[in-house]
Amino acid sequence: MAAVRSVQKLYGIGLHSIRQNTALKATTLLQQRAFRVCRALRQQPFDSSAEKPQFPGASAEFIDHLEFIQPNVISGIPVYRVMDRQGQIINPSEDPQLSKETVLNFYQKMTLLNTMDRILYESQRQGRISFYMTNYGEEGTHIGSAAALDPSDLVFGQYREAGVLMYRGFPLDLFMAQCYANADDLGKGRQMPVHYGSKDLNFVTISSPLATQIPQAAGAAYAVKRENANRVVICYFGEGAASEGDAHAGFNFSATLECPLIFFCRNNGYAISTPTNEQYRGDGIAARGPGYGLMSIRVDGNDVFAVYNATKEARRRAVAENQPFLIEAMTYRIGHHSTSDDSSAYRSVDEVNYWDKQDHPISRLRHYMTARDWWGEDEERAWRKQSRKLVMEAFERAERRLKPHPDLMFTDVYDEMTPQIAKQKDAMWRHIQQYKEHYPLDLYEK
Ligand SMILES: Cc1ncc(C[n+]2csc(CCOP(=O)(O)OP(=O)(O)O)c2C)c(N)n1
Ligand SMILES: [Mg+2]
Repeated sequence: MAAVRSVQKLYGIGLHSIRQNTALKATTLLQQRAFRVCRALRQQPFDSSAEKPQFPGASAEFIDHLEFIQPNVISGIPVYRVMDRQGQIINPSEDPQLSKETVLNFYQKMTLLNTMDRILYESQRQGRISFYMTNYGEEGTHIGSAAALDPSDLVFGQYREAGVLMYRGFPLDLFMAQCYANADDLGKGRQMPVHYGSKDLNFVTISSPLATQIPQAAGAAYAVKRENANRVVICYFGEGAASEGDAHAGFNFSATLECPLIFFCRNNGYAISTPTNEQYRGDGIAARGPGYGLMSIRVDGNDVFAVYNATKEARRRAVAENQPFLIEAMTYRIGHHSTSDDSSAYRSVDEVNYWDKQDHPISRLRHYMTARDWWGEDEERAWRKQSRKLVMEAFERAERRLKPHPDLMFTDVYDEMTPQIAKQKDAMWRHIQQYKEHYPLDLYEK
């Protein structure tokens, strides 16, 4: 409101004149003027008398000795954590003091995701679904960040953030429907498995081409800013995707347009078979933040509370100050990249075992709960049984369900079907008629 008042003052707009317009017109007018004023206020001061560099592209001093800047000026960015590996709070003032109910919900979501992953991975191995990607080891990054957001915040994901959607309430039946491409799939069976999306839960449908979500998120965050909607956009991506040109475009647009956006990088050590030491030379992804003018932090992604605190604070400030934040969550991809990968070809069993047995987000949270007597062997046994039952029941329902009607393959791209698409559809039906024995149409919706 203070900003609006100062804009009014600058332009001599009295409240009475605003009231004469409709409320909508007034808001639009003010927004347009506020944008113009902000731009005017941002103009760089120009003082030609000062003996200092006048180049518009940098604010700096002259020096008289030749010196290259070392790339390691920004290196060794510290990793923020709240718990140690045994689940003990290191600095009590950083403890988010979440209720028992909230912490148990974190744990149950993290383990349910794990169980769903195991069953869908096995189901792909048995030839029941075509493809799958597990989230093993990265559960803390999903749940910690999702819990710190408002449900109205818009999520752009990569493909390994199923826990974010699960935390928002996407039911197991819809996860299964998507992977099985059955008639209940919101995408009508037209995407590869794990390419979830939910309009109701503000989760933008996943695209396979890497990093395309990053500039899209910047655009969405700019729209959110213009709406003054008190929302933030969060954009997840892997450290591998950060090497794409689109990442640069997204970072730079959001910084210069001052958008309420959280860039959430899951640095899990690999882009398929390429380890991080072959992907980049600087200090990870957080080190790039200052170069773009992004507020940046590196957190222990296996510490769900550290992820929660960092995301919560980034969200608060992104909305209050209209500026983008970069969170680099350090974690480890325990599973293979996907069902099309065999990671034993490029990493050792010892390496994987270390993360699985000694630095796992789920066991760390369990230590925390055990120390408070919130969870014991009995609760664990009962929950394992219950969660497995929930997943198996959803899995069986999905498997029995019919596939979507084949015609749906051709809908929803254009409002009205184009002649070319109509031709392709006819060709498909002729083909199906000709090779009937290969197309069990009774498994498809009529
Ligand atoms: C533009 C583009 N190039 C290459 C690929 C193939 N590809 C799929 S996932 C992937 C690795 C991505 O690694 P990262 O971003 O670190 O995510 P992670 O799988 O580790 O979660 C690659 C190269 C793709 N999908 N899109
Ligand atoms: Mg990666």
